[in-house]
Amino acid sequence: MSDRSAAIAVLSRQRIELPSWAFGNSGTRFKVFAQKGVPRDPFEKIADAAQVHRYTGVAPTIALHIPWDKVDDYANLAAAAKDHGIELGTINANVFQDDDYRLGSLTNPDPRIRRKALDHLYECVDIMDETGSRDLKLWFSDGTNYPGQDSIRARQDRLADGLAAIYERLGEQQRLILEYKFFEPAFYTTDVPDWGTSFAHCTQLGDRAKVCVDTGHHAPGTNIEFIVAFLLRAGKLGAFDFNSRFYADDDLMVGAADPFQLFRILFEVRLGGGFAEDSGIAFMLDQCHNIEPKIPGQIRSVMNVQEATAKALLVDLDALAAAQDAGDVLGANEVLMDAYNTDVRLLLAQLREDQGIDPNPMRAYAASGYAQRVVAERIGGQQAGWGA
Ligand code: RM4
Ligand code: MN
Repeated sequence: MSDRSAAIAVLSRQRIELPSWAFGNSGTRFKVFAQKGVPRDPFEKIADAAQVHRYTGVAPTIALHIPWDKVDDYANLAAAAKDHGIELGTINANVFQDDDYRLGSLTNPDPRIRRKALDHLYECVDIMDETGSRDLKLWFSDGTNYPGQDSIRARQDRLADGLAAIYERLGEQQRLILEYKFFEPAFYTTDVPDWGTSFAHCTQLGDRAKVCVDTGHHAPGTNIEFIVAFLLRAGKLGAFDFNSRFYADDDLMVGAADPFQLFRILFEVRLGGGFAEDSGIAFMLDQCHNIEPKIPGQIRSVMNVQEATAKALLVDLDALAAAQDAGDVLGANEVLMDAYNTDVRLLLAQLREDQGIDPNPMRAYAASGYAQRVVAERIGGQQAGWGA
């Protein structure tokens, strides 16, 4: 098979999961800008996510965030997703938006609050049982703001205990995905600040505990593709939360700030077997569209991932290996850059046509009139947003 047809084979089975919260209102700690036509409940978020799938063909699942997407009947929600041609995906827990969590959730010094956090995580597993979700994604805002505030070691012990309890509760087919982030909202220590901490806890837990790499959760200059290569080699890469950052955890569209970095990451995914059908890696977006329209923002992001994937798949591995073996530094670099500098937009347009969808998803969505329709229809009620 030529590089091109091998690339097309992978691209045609690529799947990218969408975050329900990308469709709600979001903002910074300074201001949340409300947009017209924004969903008012999880059902409307599903309808919007289905639009992204409809015009890209590669985004058939939506991740939920509990309690933001809490409903009485999850079978009903799953049925609604199915009606729209998509499915429910990862369940994201939320133990960071309650007054009780001021000093932490699973690592809180107060056992009553640790118990409350654990109960929420158990509830998330119950929901997974109803939705058929495979992954429980955990991100903890836990940490401290001042030296001496709490014992770093005791907090690690509490974290390990809490994680073990939740891991124990998972079914055979379910996984615990532990996300890390180096700071914010905690400013001095964070209890899961980096991939090493997540890796160590996941290793201790067992095979069904894996690391989530949120591309926005690193210090500036961090070599994320190295982390990806390392985790893949160790069989511990469970998921991506894709987004891009300029300064902090900006949650901007993936591939917008640094498309070259996204390419380098996806090239390591390719080398590590991450595009294999049974790799088990969840490729998810974790973004907020604060000032741009949300559905097109998600469509653009999906396309950015597709473009970077296509380029990563076009790297000539034989030529690269030959140059590497010969110690040809510039030659090896050129092989990589040749692929990166290839314009893959036509290839992807062709792929979409072959799959019976419009070659230009952005244009097709804009022409559909959906945005105008929901603005007209979604009158009254409470728009979904952070904390809503
Ligand atoms: C966190 C983290 C989580 C996401 C929340 C909304 O910073 O990235 O993955 O669920 O934000
Ligand atoms: Mn994330």
